Amino acid sequence: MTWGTIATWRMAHDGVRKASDLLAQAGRAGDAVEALINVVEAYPYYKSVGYGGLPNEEGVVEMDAAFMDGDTLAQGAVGGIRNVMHAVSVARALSAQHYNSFRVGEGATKFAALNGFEMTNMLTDRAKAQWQHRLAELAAADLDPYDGHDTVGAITLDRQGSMAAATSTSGLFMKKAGRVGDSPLSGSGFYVDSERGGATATGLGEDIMKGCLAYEIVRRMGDGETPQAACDHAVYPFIETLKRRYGKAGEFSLIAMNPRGDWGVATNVEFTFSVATSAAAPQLLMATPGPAQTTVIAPVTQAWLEAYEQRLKAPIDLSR
Ligand code: SD4
Repeated sequence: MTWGTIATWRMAHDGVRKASDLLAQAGRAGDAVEALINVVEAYPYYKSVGYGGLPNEEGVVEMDAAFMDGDTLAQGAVGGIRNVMHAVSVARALSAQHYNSFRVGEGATKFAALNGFEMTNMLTDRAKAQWQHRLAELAAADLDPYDGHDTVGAITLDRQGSMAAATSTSGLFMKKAGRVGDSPLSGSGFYVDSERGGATATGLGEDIMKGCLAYEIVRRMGDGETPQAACDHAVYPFIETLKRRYGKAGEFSLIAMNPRGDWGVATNVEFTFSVATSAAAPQLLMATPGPAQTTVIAPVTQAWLEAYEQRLKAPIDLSR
């Protein structure tokens, strides 16, 4: 049987390799999607997910995450959780509960601590220094505080035909305390149904929520659209609608996969993603908005990869 996985951003590539090893050996979709996201959460240089994630305005790392089982439609989610290494694993544990499956703030953190999840200070020296620099910059000029935001979102399809989806993020850099984005919100940041397919989102949560785009893409796949058509048809007209009616639209990037392992992407920015299926080894690709509400997809160049590595690990003055 076909298997496959797709995930957002360059940072997910190692996780995609790990998930594809599991799926190739008949691992289950839920285990593979959790393992994929755990890899990203633990890597300290990724400044928008898990350990090393950039903090909120008050210097505290607050994370959002979700997990969904495409067979049962069970979901678990956390919003504004603190001091937990693997927020997605907490979300997955919550998905086993019929009640109390979406927890926020202190309640979410308490659940993780009481249930044996790895607890640690998620604010690295590097992230703290970036926060301090940004505070100083903001004091000096009228800058937009929000950047450094990339959610890892992933969809998996296993050999048995089961699908799963999950997200994990530290949200927008410099967000207000208690701000929750789209990533833990069903239908906005993620949705998966093993009979129709799955989708996840990254970008400006406040705007992604306005369109419930993850669900809209799944709905379209259920009506017979290919994942690429479903992404194009759900995302680009909605961005136009938002510009017309709300006056502006933030960044949107969505990925999708159907139960056959076909996949699609739509984005209004330069967007890297990683994909692997039983038919194709893990590859890192770049999507950009194309003409007439289409998406252009091309391999990531070596020059881009090198520049990315340099940016990721650029020295930061930790003394300030
Ligand atoms: C949020 N959607 O919290 C997340 C952030 C993100 O690319 O994905 N940015 O709004």
